[in-house]
Amino acid sequence: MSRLVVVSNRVTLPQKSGDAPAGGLAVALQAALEEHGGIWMGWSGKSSGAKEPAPLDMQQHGNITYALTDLTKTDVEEYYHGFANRVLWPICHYRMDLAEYGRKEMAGYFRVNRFFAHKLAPLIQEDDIIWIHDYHLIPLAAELRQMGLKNKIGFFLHIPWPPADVLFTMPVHEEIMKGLSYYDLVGFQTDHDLANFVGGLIREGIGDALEGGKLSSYGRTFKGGFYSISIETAAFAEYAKKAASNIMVRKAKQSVEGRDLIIGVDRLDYSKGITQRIDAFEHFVKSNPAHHNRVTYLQITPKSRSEVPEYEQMQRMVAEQAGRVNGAIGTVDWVPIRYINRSIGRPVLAGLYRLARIGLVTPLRDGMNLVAKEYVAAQDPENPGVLVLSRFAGAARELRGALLVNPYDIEGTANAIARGINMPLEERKERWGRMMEHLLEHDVTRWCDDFLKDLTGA
Ligand code: GDG
Repeated sequence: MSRLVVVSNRVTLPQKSGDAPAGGLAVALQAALEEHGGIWMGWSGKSSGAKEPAPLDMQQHGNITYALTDLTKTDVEEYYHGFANRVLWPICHYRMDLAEYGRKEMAGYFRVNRFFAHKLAPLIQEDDIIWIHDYHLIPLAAELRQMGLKNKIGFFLHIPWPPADVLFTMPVHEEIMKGLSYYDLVGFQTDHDLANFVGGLIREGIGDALEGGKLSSYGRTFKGGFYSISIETAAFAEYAKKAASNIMVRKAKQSVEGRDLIIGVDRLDYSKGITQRIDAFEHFVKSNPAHHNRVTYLQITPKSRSEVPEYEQMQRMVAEQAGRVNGAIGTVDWVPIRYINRSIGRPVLAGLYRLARIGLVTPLRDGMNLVAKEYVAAQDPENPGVLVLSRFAGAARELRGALLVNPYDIEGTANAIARGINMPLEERKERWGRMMEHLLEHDVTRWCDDFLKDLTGA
């Protein structure tokens, strides 16, 4: 295959020895880049203040060239915090009520995409394959085409794509949809997201579905598909097995004193349904007196995007809620909810997944949700736990052995927790076995290969 060029908002530089291993996505993209040789371009995460950013910071590691750019303070504010995180993120997670439109931010979003195109174009060779990631960079292909690039360009959206009536509340929805028509392949997480996209094109009268997964809009023909992102299943399973002897994991095991552990792991984000989940846990405890002092719910929630006011507010709300529930149902020798508001190391995380009787993954809306897949991969085959999973996570399209819940239904979720805690070993093994078999076959390498195969054949 030709050289691969990956573009994403943020770039994961290779790990230094001693660092915790990177997540599945970074590992898979790095592996694909190593294999084909290539470039990974993106924002450094740093601001150049009021000054124009310096030329690209090029770093060579093995077969991969990392090309990083800073952004001005205004660009970070308008493109990243403004349009990407305060408009596209809420709209794609069906939260029209949280979207804050502003012409300035929209202009900033398109301007930074043009800036990326101008930085990237000189690096591109004629038969390079370009793979662009996520909602920050939708208009990038249009900008590159404008500059005359004829390369194969693919796009993968990591978050959900909403139905037409939600999308159309966004003033520039048509430009955004048009932006996607400049790709050769547009990939979504699930069949539902793809169907929403096609439905939007048809409803707006700007496109159509043709034979063989092809779509047409604005006079261009391109392919639409779905490719469920995944994890390095076999490696993560091995990792979790080893992690059981990690000192922190052993301490955690001791400290739950034989109680059943329920685990939740999410970036602090309103899409993850954390407050509804705490309500469901409280309801479970109140309606199951036999489980008083018999369960511990551990919620690990590293801060994210703290500079956005809604996130800062949510941080306070979740902490207060956990405190209130502990005050109401805890006893002198039992703290029902342990809430950790910072990131923990990956080995400890893997070991805690394995220790937990229930993986509680109940987002209100999620593109895929890798925590659900990691929880499954981490289980002990002889004594696996139960995954309680929101039907609104992309992962629910695949993980049929989970107990699927509607996270808005507090009593329903509480009942699923009770069912999971009481589930006999045979049923747990059967459900887990089905999910693990699926994940071993559909791992992150498969996701990457399937996408690139379709892109190169598109
Ligand atoms: C977006 C989409 C889609 C979390 N806390 C800690 C920690 N994590 C790791 C998890 C997991 C990752 O972060 C979170 O991935 P998710 O997929 O669950 O969610 P998003 O961050 O929202 O990701 C999502 C994904 O993109 C990929 O396409 O699945 O739908 O929203 O790997 O393990 N890792 C460590 N400490 C923590 O405290 N080490």
